[in-house]
Amino acid sequence: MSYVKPVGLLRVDHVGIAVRDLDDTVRFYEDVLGATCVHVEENAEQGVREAMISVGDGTTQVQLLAPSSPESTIAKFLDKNGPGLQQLAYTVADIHEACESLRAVGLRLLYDSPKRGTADSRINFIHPKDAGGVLVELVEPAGN
Ligand code: MC0
Repeated sequence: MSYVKPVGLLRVDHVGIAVRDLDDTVRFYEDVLGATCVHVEENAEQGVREAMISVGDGTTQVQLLAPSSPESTIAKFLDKNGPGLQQLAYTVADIHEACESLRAVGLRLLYDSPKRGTADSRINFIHPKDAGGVLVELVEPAGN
């Protein structure tokens, strides 16, 4: 595969973990692991209740993802695999440019155009079958 224009990943934005009970898992991360929950929200379009857990300087976070409906992709993931690592997310400067670079080399993006992610970020995903078995999320933070 020849890469015309590399995407330019800025950093690991977050690692997403599918969980059955968000509140219980947040307590585990805070009380046992000593991390800090810095953000909680429900994203109806994605079918998740999520909590962002800050570790160290907070540059990279852990995202706990619980299903908010039985049809949620997270509910399907939990049924099939049980709780565990679900996705790896990278920050990009420009989500449209990043997606175009990837389409140009034949990778499948899950959405035709970016959707709303955590804290009004813009997101898209590379299909795990096109990214070495990893569900890769691309995140352009709000305000870029
Ligand atoms: C499925 N597969 C995965 C996977 N999910 N491989 C690695 N990591 C995952 N998370 C593999 C399966 O093992 C299977 O392989 C094949 O892909 C088809 O899986 P499936 O179980 O039939 O599932 P699908 O095809 O219905 O859905 C998979 C897909 C879906 C990735 C398209 O989960 C999706 O649309 N994900 C993107 C949205 C998402 O994850 N939203 C929740 C997070 P085999 O070999 O068995 O055929 S929301 C979020 O992240 C937001 C809030 C944010 O960060 O801002």
